[in-house]
Amino acid sequence: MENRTYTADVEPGTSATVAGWVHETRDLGGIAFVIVRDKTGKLQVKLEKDEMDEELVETGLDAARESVVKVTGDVKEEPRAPTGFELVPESFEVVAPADPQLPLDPSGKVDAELPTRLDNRTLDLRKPDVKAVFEIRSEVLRAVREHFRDVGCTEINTPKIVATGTEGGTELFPISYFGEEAFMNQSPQLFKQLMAGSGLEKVFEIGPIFRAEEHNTPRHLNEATSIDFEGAFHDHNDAMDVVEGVVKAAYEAVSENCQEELELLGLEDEFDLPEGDFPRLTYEEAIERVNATGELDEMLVYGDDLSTEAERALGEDVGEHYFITNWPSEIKPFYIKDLDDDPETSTGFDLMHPRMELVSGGQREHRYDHLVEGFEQQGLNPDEFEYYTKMFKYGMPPHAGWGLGGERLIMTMLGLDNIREAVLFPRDRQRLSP
Ligand code: AMO
Repeated sequence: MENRTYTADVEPGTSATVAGWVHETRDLGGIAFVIVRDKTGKLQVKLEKDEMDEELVETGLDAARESVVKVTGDVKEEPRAPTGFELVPESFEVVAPADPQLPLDPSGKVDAELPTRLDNRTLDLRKPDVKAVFEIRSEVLRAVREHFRDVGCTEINTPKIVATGTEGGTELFPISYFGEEAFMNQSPQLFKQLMAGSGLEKVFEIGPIFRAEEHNTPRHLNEATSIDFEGAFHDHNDAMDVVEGVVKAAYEAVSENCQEELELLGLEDEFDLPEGDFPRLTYEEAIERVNATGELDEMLVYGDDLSTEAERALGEDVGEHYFITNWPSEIKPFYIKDLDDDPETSTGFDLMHPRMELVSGGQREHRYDHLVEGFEQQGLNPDEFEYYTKMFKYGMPPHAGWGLGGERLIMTMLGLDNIREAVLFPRDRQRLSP
C-alpha cells in the first residue's frame, strides 16, 4: 500500500497513514480512542466528538473490533497514550468491516480452546504471543538453512508422492495415482541417500513428511515438517556433529533475533542456549540409567524400544539434549548400517530433548549385497526398491544422515504443551481442514 506507515514507525510532527485492525474502542464521552493494531504494534487514534468532522467520528466509533481500517492524520506526542503517541485523524476509512460476533477474541482477554483457535487461525494469529511462535518458527528455518549452506550443503526437494514407504507399512497414507496405488512419502530417506551418492555429496531438505499415526498425541502429527540431512563420506559420529551444529544454530538465532518474541512468550529469562557437547549415551547406558531412576513400572531389557515414560524419566535424569547411540540392529530400519566390529549393534542414533525424541539418524548401509539382504530381513521386497538399490552398484560412498522433526524442535525450544501450537494448520486424526 502506498504511503503506509507501520504503527511502530510513526514520528511525532509528521502526517501518517496507518492501516490495520481495530483492536479496541474506548468511548469516554466527549472523547474516544480507537486502538489500531498492525504487524508492528498498536497506535491510539483520538476522536474528539465536538471538534472533528461528525461523519469521521461516527465512522471511527462504528467500526467494529477487528475491522480493517485506514487512518490518515497528524502524529502527536501524548504521554498518556499506551505508546506515547497518538494519531489525530483527518480521514478514517473502514476498508473491510468485521462481524461484531467474533469466533475468538484476538485481544486475548477471553481464552479460547485449541480447537477453536485452530479453526480460526487468522484471528488466532492476530494475538501477539501466537504470532510470536510463528515468527520464531520462521527464524529457526532461516537459521537452519543458513547453517546448512555455511557447512557446504545443497538444498534439495524430493517427491512427496511415492510408490513405496520406508518407515514401516502401517503408517502409510495410500492415495490413488491415475488408478495405481501410491503413497504420501513418510521420509525423504531414500532420495536423500541417492543424492549423497550423487555429485552433490552433502544435501539437506526441509519438507513435509506424512505419517498415518493412529493415535492422537500432543507430540505426533500426521503431516510434519522434517529437516533432513545426508552427507557422503560421513559416519554416524560426523552426522551427530552436524545435527548438534544445526540445533545450536537454531537456538542461537532465536536468542539473537527474537528477543521481542521471547518476551511475548514470557521466555526471556528462561531461554537457555544448549552449551557444550551433547552427551552421547549408548543404548545400554541409557537403559541402565533409566532403570536406575526407579520411575518405570517395568524395567527395560535389552532390545526394548524406549517408551514415552522411559524417555521422560531419562530426559529428567540427563537434563539437557543428549544422544542415544549403539542401538540394537534389530530395532533399527534396513538402511541403517551395523557397526563393523559388532553386527548386532547399529550405527543408528537418536537425538533427544529431555522431553522427547527430536532426531533419528545413522550411518547407512552402502554395500549393495548387505543392503539387499537387509530388505529381505525386514520383509520388504528389494525388487520394489530397485530404483534405489541399483544406484548402489555404481559407486555409492559411505554416507550418514538424519531427520529432525521441525515442529518438535520448536515445541521443545519454546516449552509448548502441544505440537499443534507449532503448526499453522495441523493434520491429526480429527483435523483435515482448515
Ligand atoms: P523418524 O521416523 O524417527 O526417522 O523421524 C525423524 C524425526 O521426525 C519427527 N517425526 C514426527 N514429528 C511429529 N509427528 C510425527 N508423526 C513424526 N514422525 C517423525 C521426529 C523424529 O525424531 N528416515 C529417518 C531419518 C533418518 O534416518 O535420516 C526417519 O524418518 O522428531
